[in-house]
Amino acid sequence: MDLLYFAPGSASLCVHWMLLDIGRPPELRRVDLAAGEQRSPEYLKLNPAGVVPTLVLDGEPFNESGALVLMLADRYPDAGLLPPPGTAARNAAYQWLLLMANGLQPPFRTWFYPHEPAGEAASDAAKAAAGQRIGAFFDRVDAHLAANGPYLLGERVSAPDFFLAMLCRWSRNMPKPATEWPALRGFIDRMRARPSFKLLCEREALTEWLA
Ligand SMILES: N[C@@H](CCC(=O)N[C@@H](CS)C(=O)NCC(=O)O)C(=O)O
Repeated sequence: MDLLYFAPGSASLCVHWMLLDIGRPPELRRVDLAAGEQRSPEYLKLNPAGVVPTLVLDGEPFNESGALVLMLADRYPDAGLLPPPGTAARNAAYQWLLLMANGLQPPFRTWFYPHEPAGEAASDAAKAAAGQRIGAFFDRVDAHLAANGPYLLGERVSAPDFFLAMLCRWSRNMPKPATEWPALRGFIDRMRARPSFKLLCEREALTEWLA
């Protein structure tokens, strides 16, 4: 059984969700972020950045949620969560995953930790800029889904969709949450309707953003 170090609702969510969707529920170890457990010497050996998630596969720890969903699609190919290597669809999966990891996840980090870019005094400006970047990204992905959806790669759900749905969930208390973009709303509703999402919410005791 795979072992996931997680915190409810955090960047570990897409990894946990995908494993449930594949039918391989991981063993869970909760990391108490408020208590700073992610910076303990033991945890830093598993994840030098001091963040969740960490996924232990065959005794080896791996980090970075975006990379982890790709690893899981490779590890459990029968789930069909990545198209075959070398195809245009596989290329598109890499493109979307990296686009989100580079262009959408960082402004979310700034939104939730606005002091990080330039200190407390600049927090309001950092948060405002992050909100704009997130909105611009949602504009782009909404247009893509409207033209090519209902999922990022078209008709079939794939690993990057779990990553996108997690990021959409993070926007739920923002002034304009992802659910206010029509094609994104359709995508979100499909993802939330998956039985694995209900299980995820139960296992992480999540009470917001249910189907
Ligand atoms: N790029 C990393 C980001 C992970 C990340 O920022 N995790 C947050 C929770 S969503 C965290 O552990 N925060 C605790 C901290 O920074 O002290 C990933 O996707 O795995």
